[in-house]
Amino acid sequence: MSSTPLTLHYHPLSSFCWKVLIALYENDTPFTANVVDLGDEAQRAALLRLWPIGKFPVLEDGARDRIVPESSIIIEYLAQHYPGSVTLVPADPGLALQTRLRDRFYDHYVHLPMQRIVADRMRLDAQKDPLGVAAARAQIETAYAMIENDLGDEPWAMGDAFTMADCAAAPALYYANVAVPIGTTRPDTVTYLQRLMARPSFARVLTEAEPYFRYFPLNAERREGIASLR
Ligand SMILES: N[C@@H](CCC(=O)N[C@@H](CS)C(=O)NCC(=O)O)C(=O)O
Repeated sequence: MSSTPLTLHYHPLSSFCWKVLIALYENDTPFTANVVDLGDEAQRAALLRLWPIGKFPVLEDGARDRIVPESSIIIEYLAQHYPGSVTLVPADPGLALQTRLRDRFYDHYVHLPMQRIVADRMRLDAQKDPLGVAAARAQIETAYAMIENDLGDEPWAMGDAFTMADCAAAPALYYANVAVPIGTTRPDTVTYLQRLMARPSFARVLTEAEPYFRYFPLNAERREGIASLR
């Protein structure tokens, strides 16, 4: 029997799993890590039994007999049942709402369009979707402009405090910068991404993902682009 009730079903290269790993590492929350290889039929079937949608991360809480899917819901669940010194969802309802808005913003308007672009790279030529990719790129450009406008001198998405919004921003911006480079015209966004990458929780996630990066559809120059940010 494991000494911790929490098991995270995840993969070290998966951006949405990064979001939850950051939250767990922020508070040193103990958990058992179960790496799921979706290419392995038995492992995929086991994940589908937990969450028929078949996406990770999924958190299993043996203490409450709960299966918790969806990265934002997992972070909220951890904040409720396994709080730590870093308050990822503010207690103030107004600030909590703003945190959730930023979390939704990064997931829907940076993270998901980035996934669409990356998924298209892995398709055969006949299956490619140039219109969908163009729309996803435009969405990310709009989001970048909004982020640059919003950040100002604040260190984190919600100001001085590191929150769930930053857990969402880190993987979204990291991978989006590969698909649609943030470039030189958005200095505050670049600085924010660098600050996120220097945060010990996210730096640890990146180090753990390093051995898997060769499976990510990157070309060499993009790899250097990422390396130069570190
Ligand atoms: N809305 C979900 C998205 C999760 C998601 O898209 N996970 C991806 C990995 S980053 C996945 O499981 N992909 C595998 C698949 O779709 O087969 C969340 O926030 O957790």
